[in-house]
Amino acid sequence: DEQYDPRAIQDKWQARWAELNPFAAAETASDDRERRYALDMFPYPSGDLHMGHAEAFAIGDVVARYWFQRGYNVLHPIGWDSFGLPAENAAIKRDSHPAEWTYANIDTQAASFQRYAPSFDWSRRLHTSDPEYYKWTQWLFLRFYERGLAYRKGGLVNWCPNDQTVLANEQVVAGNCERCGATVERRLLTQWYFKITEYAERLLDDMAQLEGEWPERVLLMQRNWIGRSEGADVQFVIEGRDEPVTVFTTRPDTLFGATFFVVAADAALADEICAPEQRAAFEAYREQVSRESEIDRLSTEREKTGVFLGRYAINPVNGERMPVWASDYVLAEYGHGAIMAVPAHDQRDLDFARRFELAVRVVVETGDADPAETGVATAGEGTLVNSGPLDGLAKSEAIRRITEILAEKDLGGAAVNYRLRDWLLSRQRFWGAPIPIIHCESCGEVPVPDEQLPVRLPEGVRGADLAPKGVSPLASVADWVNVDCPKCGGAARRDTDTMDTFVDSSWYYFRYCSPGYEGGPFDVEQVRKWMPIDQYTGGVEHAILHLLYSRFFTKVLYDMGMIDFTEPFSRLLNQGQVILNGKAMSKTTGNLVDLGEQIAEYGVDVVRLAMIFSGPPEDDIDWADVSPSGMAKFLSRVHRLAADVASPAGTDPASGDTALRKITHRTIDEVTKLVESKRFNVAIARVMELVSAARKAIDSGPGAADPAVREAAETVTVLLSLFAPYTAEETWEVLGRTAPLAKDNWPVADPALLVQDSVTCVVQVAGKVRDRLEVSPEIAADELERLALASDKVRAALGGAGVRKVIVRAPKIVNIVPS
Ligand code: ANZ
Ligand code: ZN
Repeated sequence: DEQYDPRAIQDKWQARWAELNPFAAAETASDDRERRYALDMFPYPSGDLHMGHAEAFAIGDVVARYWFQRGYNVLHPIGWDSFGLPAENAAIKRDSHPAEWTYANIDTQAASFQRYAPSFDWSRRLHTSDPEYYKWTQWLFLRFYERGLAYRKGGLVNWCPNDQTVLANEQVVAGNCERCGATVERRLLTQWYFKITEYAERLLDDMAQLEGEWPERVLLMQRNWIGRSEGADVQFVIEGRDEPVTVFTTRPDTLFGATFFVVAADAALADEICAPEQRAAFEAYREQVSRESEIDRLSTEREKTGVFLGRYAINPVNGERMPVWASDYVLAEYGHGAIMAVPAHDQRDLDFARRFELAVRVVVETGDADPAETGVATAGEGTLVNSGPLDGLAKSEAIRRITEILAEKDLGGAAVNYRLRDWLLSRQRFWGAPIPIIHCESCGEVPVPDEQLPVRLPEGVRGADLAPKGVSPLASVADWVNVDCPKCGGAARRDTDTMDTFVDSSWYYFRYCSPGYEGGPFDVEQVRKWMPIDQYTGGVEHAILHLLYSRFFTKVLYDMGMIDFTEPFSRLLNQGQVILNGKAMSKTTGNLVDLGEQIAEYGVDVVRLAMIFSGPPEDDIDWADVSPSGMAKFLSRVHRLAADVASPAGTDPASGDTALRKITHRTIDEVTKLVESKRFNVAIARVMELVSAARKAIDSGPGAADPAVREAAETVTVLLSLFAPYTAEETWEVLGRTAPLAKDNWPVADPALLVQDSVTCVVQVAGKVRDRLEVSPEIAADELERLALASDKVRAALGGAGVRKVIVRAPKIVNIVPS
């Protein structure tokens, strides 16, 4: 018996695969095999690969390898998301250039990937920080700019005082910087934005294509993030101001119940209309609000705060004067930054009214107790009261009616509002794609001409040059910043901000289709062949940002006529996390398992198999509950099985054992279906059962020389190649097969061997089970009825009574009704 030596097997096949490059996608125009595109979310090069990578890439690889085995032309690329802040922080610490840390880590990860052996097409490798890549990120920015989808505006932005850079709303988690945890501040700055709000409706509607193919919770998160609300706009005159002010409301039916008016404390309108005698109080309050996070502001737990602005708004339908307040619970960037307050039917307004002793007027009779007394606003169905022309109407009728009235009188009308904000994409950092715009005193914003792309990052910037100063480090590189205006030739300055790294990752999967293409970001023909992506695998932490931005980019590319589909990822799989002892792994708490150590101890295949076998791919894996040694034992049994078959003990060459063949073919059939439906852990369990059956056939059945045993061993090997590729390749060779195993070898179940010999038929008398019969699955109904009535047990149960009716559901049930 040859010994199973995982390390030796690994080294041997890693070298051979490197030579053979078996997973390169075929590009030839003549290749008319069905195509599949399997994509794993590309890694960020922060040190070596960890357990989380090991899980995600093992799962993604099962799908890709299955497609390779099925004979498809598969695209399964790898690259690196290699711009970003950590590289810059490392460079400051080490007095080096961010590229040094970045590319050293990429090399480390690439070597680890070679060993871990996902079925990548290495020839398509890309790094978003390469000028050959970010040239096209800049090119895309300019196309967005031309379409009015990239623009600059001043406004309040999230500012991380530690990283000294702005953050998108999505990067603020519970008021803290997603990266470093510092409390985020609000600052007034001019920044670049992508107009993703223009695509809000389509981002929502096109989710119909993803229904059933993406995890339901991801679709829900996207839907909530886009946050569509239907309602009405209503215009209010503010005394002493010419222009009326518009508010958005989801409850226009409550217009007669509005008793005051609230403007966001940080909105320009509050500053503009504040009466002189209230100015000091207002400014003090605004200063306090500027330090609050959006989460705090929307919290229903906190006591409401605000200041009276000394002004009055006029209710357009009844002419009432309503005091105007400024408060933090109204957000400057949502709706129109001002609201009509209806305390009887909105809890936030009621809390505010009770705090500042403002009037509460019920206008929808719901049958609940008076909100002014209970402190609980009533939001349910009911009948309108105190509402002039709306009196007596039900809520939904009243909404329709008042919306009509407002439109007729030119005081507003139906409106839709989205929670989604435009995407703030500029960063005051170095290690990103420079924004390809030049600012000229006389010409204003001037796009860098396409033929001058890429706008390369300057070299020689290192260490302390990168320390956060609140402006981009690029601003201090004089010979980089100062350029001639491409339009007038006069002295001008480059934009010194770089792009959010989410811009880089919004289109990388297009680039993989033609990674060396020089005529554009991608070769339109190649993208037409490969995309959309059949399977995207990655962490649920990207459920909102990355996926939403990628969907947005795809729609813009569609509008540019570059592609013919509107959703990039047909199917999405979110793998769970690898945890330890019930908790997230973390370097700081020491609750950590090192991937390199696990591989050194058990070998790659054991780690991969354990990852997949531990549960459904969506579930978290607690590594403390995983048994790598159990997996190692299983793989050595597989190896021994192959070795036994390869050197049979000299029994007679009988025709294959039918019982074992049936198990083999049922396993093929089931594993195929299980892999298709991503129940990989169950698939492995089936392979284990087949190994046991084959072992039994060798030890106490027809013996190792029986052709059915060889068939079982070869089947085990191919099925296992999705999960433990090194061992499978080795046992394939042990079995005397020479062609590379990894492609085109998926077995097909013989339907004749899937037919079951017999099924159990339940016979009931008066609803009670009285007998069970083993019958052929193809038995005819009259034959089954005859057998049932002939049963001794049935006759005993009938006790001489006659039979009124026999209901036969062949081959499973016979129901006898006595007379
Ligand atoms: C009057 C009213 C009466 C409201 C009522 C609700 C209930 P969603 O569903 O999130 O879209 N609102 C509007 N703009 C706001 C802003 N900038 N900041 C905070 N709140 C704002 O919520 C829309 C409702 O939120 C609007 O409808 C408005 O309050 C408030 F019985 O108007 B409502
Ligand atoms: Zn100019």
